[in-house]
Amino acid sequence: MLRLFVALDLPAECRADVSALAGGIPGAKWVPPDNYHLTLRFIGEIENWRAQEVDDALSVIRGTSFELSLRGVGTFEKAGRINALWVGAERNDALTHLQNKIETALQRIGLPPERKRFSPHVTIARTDRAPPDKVIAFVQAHNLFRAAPVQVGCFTLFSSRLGKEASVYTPEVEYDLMARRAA
Ligand code: 2AM
Repeated sequence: MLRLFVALDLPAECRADVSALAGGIPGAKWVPPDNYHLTLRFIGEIENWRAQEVDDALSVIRGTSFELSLRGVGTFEKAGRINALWVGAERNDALTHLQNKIETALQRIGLPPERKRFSPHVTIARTDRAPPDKVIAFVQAHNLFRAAPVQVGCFTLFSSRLGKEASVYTPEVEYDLMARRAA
């Protein structure tokens, strides 16, 4: 079995911009900058033969290169508790389009539809154990955050292993949006 997700990997300069935000909330578990990514589709546990089908489905997706701007910070809540702190992405039709194509391709091979609305973000901290007022103050203080825009020309299939400290994400396959199909 493999645990998979599809995401945009981020260039080093962008990771550096985002990681400059980290810190200042007691009890927060900051995501290591090497783990930053923008998830396009979480797949979860899947058998190896299904993973091959996922790879086949993703490898025929084409699109255009686009510019991605990370900006602003926000939170997710679960059971009334702020459990994640993230950096958002500026509204971007090309990104939404790419996410739709991936969703359609994966449904076509029989994966159950993603029920959550796509909300592009890069998680920077887990905050289950942080005082909510500190997390809220952080969001207010960094609301105007902006990373330098990055050019996106590919997306990546990652595997994930749950580690003790942090998950280990491994880029398995990179899909070039503008690759020419083999004749
Ligand atoms: P998150 O950063 O908002 O937690 C790998 O776990 C990636 O898949 C993370 O970016 C995570 O988003 C995302 N993801 C989406 N749904 C998930 C789920 N049900 N379980 C674990 N990760 C999920």
